[in-house]
Amino acid sequence: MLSCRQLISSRLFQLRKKSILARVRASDYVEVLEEQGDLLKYPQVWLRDNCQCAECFHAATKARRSHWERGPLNVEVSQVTYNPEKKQLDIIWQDEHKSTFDLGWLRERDFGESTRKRYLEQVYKPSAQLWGKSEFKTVRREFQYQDVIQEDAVLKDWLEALAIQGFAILKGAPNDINVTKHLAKRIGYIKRTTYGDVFEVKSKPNAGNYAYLMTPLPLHTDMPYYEYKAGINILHTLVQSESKGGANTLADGFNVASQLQKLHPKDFEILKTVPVNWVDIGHDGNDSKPFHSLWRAPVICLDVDGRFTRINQNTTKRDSRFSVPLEQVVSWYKAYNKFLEIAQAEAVEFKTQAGDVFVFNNLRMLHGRTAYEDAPGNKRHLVGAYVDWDIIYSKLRTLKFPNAIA
Ligand code: OGA
Ligand code: NM2
Ligand code: ZN
Ligand code: ZN
Repeated sequence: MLSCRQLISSRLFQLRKKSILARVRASDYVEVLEEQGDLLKYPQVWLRDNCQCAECFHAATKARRSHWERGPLNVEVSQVTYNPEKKQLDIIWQDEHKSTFDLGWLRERDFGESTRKRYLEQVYKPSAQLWGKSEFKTVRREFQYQDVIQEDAVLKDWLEALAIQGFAILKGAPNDINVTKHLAKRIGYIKRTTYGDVFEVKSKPNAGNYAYLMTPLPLHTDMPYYEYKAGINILHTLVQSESKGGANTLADGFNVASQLQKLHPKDFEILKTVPVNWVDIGHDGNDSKPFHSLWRAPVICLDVDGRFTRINQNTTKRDSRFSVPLEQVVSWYKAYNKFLEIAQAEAVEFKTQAGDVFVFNNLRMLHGRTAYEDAPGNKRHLVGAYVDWDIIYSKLRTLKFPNAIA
């Protein structure tokens, strides 16, 4: 806790006392010097923009009100006072507007690196823990299906595992075609795609997708041909194949990208910049509407902070139309081959059982399946559904911060 030694400060007083707690520098900042010596610094324009008074901020909707009618925000502070009883900063602006800021509220919004980092890590998104083949056993998390449905604490742990490790396995789901729907609803909302709200992964006579065959399914992410690619994939095993195959393969695509960056930086650069055409033309069985999905994006995508945000890879959905200049093609293939080589080397294999629900981050996890053979009385049957990360992170934050901070 902070105890305050001195209350008043302003332009006029700023140099008179050493123990000033709040002051305006000749520059554009209001400074708050904490007793322990920490200096919190806020641009005047930011304080004015974030004034919490009823005229500037609509508390019930947590919304900043429009500023247009009040002119530009570049009004300067005329006086700043610290009130130690209320632990708040009182500001009078040059246009006589008054603002009050709680010190705790200000501290949470400190521009210093550690406060920003803490917020991004704890509230925005937990950092992904990248893993290779040898770490699979330690990152593998299991939860009971019923616990996820019934207990908020377990739901939270499951969603956190999806965000951090990138996958988790739920055990003991009932033999019910609606399990994936229930799980999607438990998080929030299902993502509907050209393959329906749920989709059945099994060998189909009129298969419109390579996944609906018994052939091996090479390491891929689903739907790279969507701009709004499905966030997580929920795959419920209703019937597992008794044949030798039908096992899942899995590699952490972010780890593969990170390995490539370290070992072959030039190839990494190519895979993160050269756009690939991902395509899905066809139908989902006899009575579906025809579709023609198409999205151009590199294999490795990064966000504004330079963190991995999305991996696109699906050999069966990569278009023969490659809309890049001729000179880029051969070097791209070389880089892509390196990426796939690392992915193969880092892939693990495991076989789910009936009642297992394998859930993974579809923006990150390269996954596949080994070939299998259906037999009379044993037809491999999975049900799948997607949920977007916007919905998942939102749910996770409501579970972590039930009394949401504004
Ligand atoms: C898919 C898929 C895995 C499996 O259908 O996209 O990854 O085990 N299936 O069949
Ligand atoms: N399914 C399972 O990207 C893909 O087309 C992978 C998706 C058909 C919804 C398969
Ligand atoms: Zn105000
Ligand atoms: Zn898939």
